[in-house]
Amino acid sequence: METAVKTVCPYCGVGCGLVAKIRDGRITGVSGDKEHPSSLGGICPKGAQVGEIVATPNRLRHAQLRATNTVPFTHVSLDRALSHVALRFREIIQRHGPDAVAFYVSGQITTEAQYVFNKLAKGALGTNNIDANSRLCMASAVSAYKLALGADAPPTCYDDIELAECIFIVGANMAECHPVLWQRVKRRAARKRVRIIVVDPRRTPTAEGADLHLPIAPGTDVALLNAMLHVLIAQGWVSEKFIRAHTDNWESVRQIAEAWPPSRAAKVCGIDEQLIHRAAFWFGQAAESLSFWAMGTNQSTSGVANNLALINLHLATGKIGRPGSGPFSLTGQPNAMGGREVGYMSGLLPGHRDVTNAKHREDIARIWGVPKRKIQPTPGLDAVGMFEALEAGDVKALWVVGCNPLASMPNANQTRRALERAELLVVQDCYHPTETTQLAHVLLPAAMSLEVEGTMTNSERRVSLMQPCVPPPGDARPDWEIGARFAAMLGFESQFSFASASDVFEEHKQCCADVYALQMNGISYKRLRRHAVQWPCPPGVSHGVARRYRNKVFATPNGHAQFQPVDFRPPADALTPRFPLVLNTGRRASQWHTRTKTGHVAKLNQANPAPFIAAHPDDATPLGLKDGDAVRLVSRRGFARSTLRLDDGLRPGTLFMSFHWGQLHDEHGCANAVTHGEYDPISRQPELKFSAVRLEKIS
Ligand SMILES: Nc1nc2c(c(=O)[nH]1)N[C@H]1C(S)=C(S)[C@@H](COP(=O)(O)OP(=O)(O)OC[C@H]3O[C@@H](n4cnc5c(=O)[nH]c(N)nc54)[C@H](O)[C@@H]3O)O[C@H]1N2
Ligand SMILES: Nc1nc2c(c(=O)[nH]1)N[C@H]1C(S)=C(S)[C@@H](COP(=O)(O)OP(=O)(O)OC[C@H]3O[C@@H](n4cnc5c(=O)[nH]c(N)nc54)[C@H](O)[C@@H]3O)O[C@H]1N2
Ligand code: SF4
Ligand SMILES: [Mo]
Repeated sequence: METAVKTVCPYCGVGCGLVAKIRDGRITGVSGDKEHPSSLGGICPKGAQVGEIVATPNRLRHAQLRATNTVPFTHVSLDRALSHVALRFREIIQRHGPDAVAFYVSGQITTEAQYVFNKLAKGALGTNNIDANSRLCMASAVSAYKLALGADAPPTCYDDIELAECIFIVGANMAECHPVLWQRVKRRAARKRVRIIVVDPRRTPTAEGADLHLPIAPGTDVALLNAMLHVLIAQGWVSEKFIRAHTDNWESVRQIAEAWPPSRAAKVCGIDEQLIHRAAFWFGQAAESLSFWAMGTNQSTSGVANNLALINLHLATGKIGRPGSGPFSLTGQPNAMGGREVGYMSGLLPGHRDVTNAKHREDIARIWGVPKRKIQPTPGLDAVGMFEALEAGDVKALWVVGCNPLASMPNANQTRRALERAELLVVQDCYHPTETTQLAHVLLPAAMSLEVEGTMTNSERRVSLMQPCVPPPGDARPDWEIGARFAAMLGFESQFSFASASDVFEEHKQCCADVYALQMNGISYKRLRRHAVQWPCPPGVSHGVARRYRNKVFATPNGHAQFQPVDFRPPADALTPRFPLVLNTGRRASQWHTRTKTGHVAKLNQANPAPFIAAHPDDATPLGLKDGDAVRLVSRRGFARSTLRLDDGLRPGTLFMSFHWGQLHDEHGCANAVTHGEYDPISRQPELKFSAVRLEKIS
């Protein structure tokens, strides 16, 4: 007999609802869920093939253990592995204190799993050394929303696409990375006039589908955005009334914008001045303007500044808190937003709270049932700092859940040294081998999406329930359960006595209860089984609140949005005659990150079969290079090799390589061997889009 189960796509942050058909315990087909309010039946090839990711030959079915990372693993029971880890953690904490252990977790696990690991680290062990791959992804957006609007998360929703007259996309390749949203943008454009502007150094498929493409020099977004504000002011398109009634600090931002006439920005950005005027005209003239952005803007040493400069455009024109307008950051991972609710980064606590705030620590300690002093008052190590501390020997044990840092962190050679130095490396994953599991001492088998129950929150703050379609293989268990079992072994039975994912969700809800902006009181598993719900969701509101700040009262102490003056700063890695080119890294439509979830899906691999290094003919030809040549990129940190592909859609002086193919594919083929860990001073998000390199032929 065939049954149908509703669940949610475990790939990107669009968070499409899916319907999986199940026969004989196997997924036989997946389609878009027409009743899901975020995706309305939309699906892309990754979602459509998702059934294949659970039944691959490299699933991690059993826990495995070994004394050093040079000997083979032995299979053990999950509890045996966990009690071994508990013993080692106790020893290490006794000898060196709780900050000698660290957790690196993921925006790809359920909110319940994120919640349990955060509580385990900060509440049970008493260390704030927990950070997530979101640090490489959404940290700059989080910081900017908090600074400008007083609270994290976008004020907008997907329906705004239908109402916007101008869609301004900065540093996001929606056609490949958020395809179902992009389909919606294109459908909208086919029906009714909307002007689409794309800012990206590459002519991406998204740029090809736009009405205006600004191929700026990498790392110059702040100059562009300040110049657009300059034009908006000069044209009288700013809303004095909104600025006066609902914002602070306008004067400081106005002054900086004055200093950026388009003629000046055009030189810095390396584009025609007219393009800046036109973009500002379209943004300013449209009754409603909606901005999208992603990693081209966030992954930068100016990441927070990029975000703030973009938010400033919305505040200056009053295009925020209204249907069809607002600054809408695209979340990358399917549940990065859940992680933000839960506060799984090193400086945060659940419910958008901060570890540095005594009242916040007190609130959470009470809900967690731990003494107030257990939660440390200073932020723990962020992602980059964590691997540095591991390399330095200050962190002795690292537990990785749902990440593959050896291939995905910047400066892979340093990451390798750090992981090799760990006294104890625990990796909790669905697959083995991955680049990172190969260096582990303990492997913990995780049940994955399609096998577990749990919630995920998408880019428009909509919480969906993931429902199990098939049983997990072997001894694999849900991530939250592995964390809770471990906590119980350390003596925290009562604080972690959750019998189901729904129990964890209910406690998470308590942490959000007093935070208006993040209310979940109206959400329950019972309701989620019927339909997905947006927060804020006070009790009684059936689908949650689609748009925030409708009343123009922002989440700051005085209710005013805060203009933040930001100025252009060049990227960290200097171009020199030895390293004259910029390496830009990113994604392809049919591969997902380090390919653990796409590497075994035939149709996806046919679409994007192999890695390459893309270069503009103007850069390659003088070096005597031609399409198909074996080449390598060399930076101050290391090198990465692949096949050359000539691409005149690149901006001359820039190269592009995806980071999908890691060291398992080719020991010397990982893009992150050349990237660096310099980060934004506020968000600590590394600059993965700008590395100074040279291109060489391999003879
Ligand atoms: N197919 C697929 N989809 C995915 C993912 C995947 O791995 N594969 N991953 C998901 C995740 S976690 C994320 S975070 C998102 C990422 O989604 P995106 O951010 O859209 O994807 P990227 O390719 O990382 O980068 C976007 C663009 O930024 C441009 N860029 C580089 N430097 C600059 C700059 O200085 N300024 C500007 N304006 N643009 C610049 C790049 O050329 C690139 O086209 O995708 C999500 N969706
Ligand atoms: N050069 C460069 N580097 C980048 C980026 C870039 O643009 N350029 N982008 C950065 C960004 S935005 C991101 S988000 C990161 C992503 O970086 P990572 O998260 O490290 O990369 P993934 O390949 O997604 O690794 C996820 C791991 O979790 C496992 N997994 C999947 N589902 C589950 C689950 O339910 N439970 C458990 N326990 N494990 C699971 C997978 O098998 C895989 O091993 O990469 C970053 N690195
Ligand atoms: S757009 Fe994103 S969430 Fe939707 S089906 Fe494709 S990968 Fe999944
Ligand atoms: Mo991401």
